[in-house]
Amino acid sequence: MVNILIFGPPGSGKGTQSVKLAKQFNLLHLSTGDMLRAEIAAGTDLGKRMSSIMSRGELVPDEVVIEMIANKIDNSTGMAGFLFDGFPRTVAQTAALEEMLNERAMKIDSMLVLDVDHDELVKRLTGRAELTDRPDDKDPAVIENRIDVYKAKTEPIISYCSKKGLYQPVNGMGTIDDIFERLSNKLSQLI
Ligand code: B4P
Repeated sequence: MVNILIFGPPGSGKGTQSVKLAKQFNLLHLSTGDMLRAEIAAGTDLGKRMSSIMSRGELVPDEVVIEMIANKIDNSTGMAGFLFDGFPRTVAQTAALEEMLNERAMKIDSMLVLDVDHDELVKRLTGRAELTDRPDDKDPAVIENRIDVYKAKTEPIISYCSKKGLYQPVNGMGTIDDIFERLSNKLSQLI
């Protein structure tokens, strides 16, 4: 089993590329953002509690997403590995993921980090606001807050993972197909 983190700021293309990579390499795509939005859509108690946090562009509590991920890992079969999209988002989540994988005789194999300019991030998220009803894309102040939260709470994971030799930067500018090819080349060396 291979365990890959697909990493980058909001709007960097993590979700977009994960769908394509999971299909190509028979990986289970685990997106905590999608899982949380599914809870909100289903109107669960958890979804109701997380909805206002997400619409402000803040991170939900670590323990919520850690439990979601553990459940998914334990209930999956027949895949070549896991593709973690939008998780981990804090150093605490990263340590929890390492522990979770360790207990199951696995480890993080690589962290693919999409590198995208600030203006391009804003352009992509603003563009998506016109196509979907995601409340966190609608307000420019919330988009900026998500990018700030990424820098403050999520980006430190890069240095944490660099020290372990996991960090692999990928140019996230260009067409979806070009970026997919860059990521696929990296993944082909791991799988
Ligand atoms: P996520 O669902 O992870 O969303 P995101 O970071 O905004 O990026 P996403 O992956 O969806 O977008 P993508 O870049 O693919 O998180 C949403 C919220 O959930 C968080 O703010 C937080 O509140 C909560 N959350 C999730 N996980 C959490 C965790 N682990 N801990 C705590 N809280 C958590 O795409 C963006 C747009 O760009 C799309 O419209 C796409 O079509 C477009 N695009 C992509 N690539 C492009 C390209 N090359 N060119 C042009 N457009 C492109």
